[in-house]
Amino acid sequence: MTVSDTQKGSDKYQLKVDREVLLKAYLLMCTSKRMAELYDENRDVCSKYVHSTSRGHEAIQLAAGLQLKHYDYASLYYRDESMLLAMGLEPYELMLQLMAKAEDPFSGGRSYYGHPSLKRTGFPVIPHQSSATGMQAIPATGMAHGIAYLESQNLLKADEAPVVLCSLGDGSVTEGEVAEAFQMAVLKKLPIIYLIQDNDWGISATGKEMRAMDAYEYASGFKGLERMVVDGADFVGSYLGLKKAIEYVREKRSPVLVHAKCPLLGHHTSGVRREWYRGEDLDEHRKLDPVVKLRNYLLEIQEPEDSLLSIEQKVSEKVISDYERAVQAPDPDVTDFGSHEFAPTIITEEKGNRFPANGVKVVMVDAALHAMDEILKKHPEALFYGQDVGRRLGGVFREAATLAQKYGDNRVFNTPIQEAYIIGSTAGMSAVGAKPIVEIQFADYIWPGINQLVEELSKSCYLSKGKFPIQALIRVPIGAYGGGGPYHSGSIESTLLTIRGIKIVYPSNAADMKGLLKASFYDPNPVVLLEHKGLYWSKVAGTSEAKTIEPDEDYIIPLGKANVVQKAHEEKIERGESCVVITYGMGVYWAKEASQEFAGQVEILDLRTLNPIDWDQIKLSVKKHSRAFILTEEPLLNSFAESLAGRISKELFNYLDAPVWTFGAANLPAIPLNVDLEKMMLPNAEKVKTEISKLLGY
Ligand SMILES: Cc1ncc(C[n+]2csc(CCOP(=O)(O)OP(=O)(O)O)c2C)c(N)n1
Repeated sequence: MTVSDTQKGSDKYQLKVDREVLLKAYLLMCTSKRMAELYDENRDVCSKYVHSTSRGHEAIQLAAGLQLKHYDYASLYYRDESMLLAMGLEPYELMLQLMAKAEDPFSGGRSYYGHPSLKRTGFPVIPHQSSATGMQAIPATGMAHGIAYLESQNLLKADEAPVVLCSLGDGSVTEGEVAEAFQMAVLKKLPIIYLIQDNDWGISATGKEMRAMDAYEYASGFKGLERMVVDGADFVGSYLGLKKAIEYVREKRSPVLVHAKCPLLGHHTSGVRREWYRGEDLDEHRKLDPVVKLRNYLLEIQEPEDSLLSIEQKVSEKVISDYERAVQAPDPDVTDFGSHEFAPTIITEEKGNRFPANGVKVVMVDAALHAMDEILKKHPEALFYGQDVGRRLGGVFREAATLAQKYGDNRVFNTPIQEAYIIGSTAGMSAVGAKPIVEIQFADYIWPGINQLVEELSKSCYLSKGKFPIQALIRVPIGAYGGGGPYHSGSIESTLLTIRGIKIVYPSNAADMKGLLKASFYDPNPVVLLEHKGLYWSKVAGTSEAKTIEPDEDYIIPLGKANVVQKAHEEKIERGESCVVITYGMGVYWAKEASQEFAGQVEILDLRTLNPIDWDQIKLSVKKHSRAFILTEEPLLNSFAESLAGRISKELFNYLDAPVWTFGAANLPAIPLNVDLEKMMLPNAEKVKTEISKLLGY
């Protein structure tokens, strides 16, 4: 795309942008300028919580905000207050967020200024995004990906062609995850505009220090990413440039990057003030003030100065009166601080037939495959993607075999090796109404995706006060299976369990896999489904019972319900000669085998879901036996198992006849490759037997 026809060019009689739009932009520009000034004048009130303003970036932001349609989507960054004004938010509403008031329309006082989450009739949808620079690029691209997917299935209104606007500061474009987003946008030809606002600053680091090329040059490496440069300080140029970019994406369904140079006239944030680090460049930037530029332009096109003065006067009064109202507005109800950790699920009871007559036994991996097949058959909005799950292989464990053949390459497909994209894109998919199921090939490789899981997925429901729960089912093969070595055998549940706002499910047999995979899919929240590779085919000795009769299609198990898979005998319990082993995954089979030595003395509680945990059942079991043993495949030190043991000790101390026993893998960084070394590292039935005998003999 050339730049020439996006630049200012008008005469008195043939304006390239309607006068009405120009005047509206001027009013909004003056509004945001006045807001920034007022925040500085009232620092004691307004800087209680950190905020950034759009001073210097107004032109490009207004140009973008004024041209999005109500059916479009936007993913903004913390400096985009002018864009929000252009979309129709009132200064009063933004000030409520500035002061973290109850009626802050985005988060009810939970998140910072300029961190919108908006689902309001007549406005573009703006899902929650974190404060982490650049990280919204992946969820935003996920939205475009979701839109493209729904369009491919004819699931969107035919007369709308929604686009996604992803707004980024130039400093954030050097984040690695932005490259994953760009890669996917061009690979899949997604309808997204990346708007890069380049003020040549990070916080105090300059462009020269932070990058060898600007975002426009960088984008040239992504074949198929159309590029434009606009003068971000010039409203007319910005407006025409974005008009062209939006039209291009709307028609071609293909991505564009718009690079907009803007001055930075305000502080980096209220907490990092310009006088601390800006030098002469500030005067240079001031010469580019977009407000002055638009005012001069309006005068040039014969707009009477009186009309501009009257706008300025009106704006000033409005901003001050909105401010006074906002100061008086109530603070949040503190008793509500805990609401919206999760969106409510409709799956609350076990339903369907777990043991259908004529049922056939299946291995766990096939139970998962059949559950996926049934979901994809029933829900056209559901899609499944990850590394190697597509047509050719159907997953490295053949866990997706035949699905691409049945449902097409748009619905079941391979991704690049991009764990951040695989996880983070689900936030965007979910926001546009698609139902993503994704796979991380091995738990050992989830780490590049953890950032997205923590920053974007886990906090969205809570920080948007329930407006944007993220429906995402993330399948993760996990665990050791004999000789898999240090990077294909690891367990990671303790790390995941430190993240609030996500659910963690861990089935130990085929029937549970089917019922829990279904419940995980129907849950409106992010669910990580941990699937033990050693149980997939029951090949590991002692795990034949992981193969079960396949439940029927309607069978479903609510998350958060443990299962007593082995009972102790009443007389042993009465005599105080019993214990409960609380475990999950492979631990169930170690406990089963080990307990053969202690006939009738060992109850085994399979947790099945680790978060939310079935505390009621744990209490019942611990009270019944007064001896509890938490068994895990993970290294024990600082693990989930130790945490649960601590909770039991604290809350059920009076019922215990022995310390809460714990056992797991050795406290080492990795599972060694050689099978004899691996055996030393991990628990097994023999070792568990020794531990049970110690506990029973205590
Ligand atoms: C992942 C992450 N690292 C660091 C920060 C702290 N931080 C906040 S803003 C910022 C600079 C961002 O610069 P740029 O993207 O160019 O946006 P600008 O503020 O210049 O508009 C940094 C480093 C952060 N928010 N997120």
